[in-house]
Amino acid sequence: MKWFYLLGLVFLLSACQEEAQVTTADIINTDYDVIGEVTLTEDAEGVEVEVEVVGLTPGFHGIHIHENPECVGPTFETAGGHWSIDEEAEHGLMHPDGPHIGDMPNILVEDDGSATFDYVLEEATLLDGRGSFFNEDGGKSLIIHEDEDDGISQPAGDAGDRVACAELTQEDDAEETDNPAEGEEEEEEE
Ligand SMILES: [Cu+2]
Repeated sequence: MKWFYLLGLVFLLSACQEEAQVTTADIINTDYDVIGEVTLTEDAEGVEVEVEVVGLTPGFHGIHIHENPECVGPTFETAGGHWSIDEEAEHGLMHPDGPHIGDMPNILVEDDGSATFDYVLEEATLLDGRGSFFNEDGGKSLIIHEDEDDGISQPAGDAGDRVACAELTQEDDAEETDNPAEGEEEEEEE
């Protein structure tokens, strides 16, 4: 009987893996140096955003999901404004009419310039539907700002210039996946 349960567990784990949706992307600075990585993972609560980055100035920095998957330096204006799926929504986790779907708390950079960050975007998904990262233009971007997001000022929390950017697209998903089931599907398509 134990074997039966073990087999069941193995089946369950592989089923979970098939459903796992993960996207990773390099984070670049305004000189196009790769300074970190962002990982997006679909889970039961939404999309988990995990960031590891180095080479930033110590202290708090605004960090948001912006609407276009284009990181053209040195200003990263190509990333567009904040990703929002509600026209009425204002920016800021502390704004009474906020937040935008891609608003997140500040990232805290240590004295050595490194930072890790972990936050779940509850309205977002890597799958289809409202709140999909890949609905328009095939993706979004992650932007880290020079200054702290005050959580209420419009349009971007008075967080200053854009100092780092990552293009969040579905192509990364295909490249990075180690999911055997998805690999088979891709081979069939070719
Ligand atoms: Cu921003």
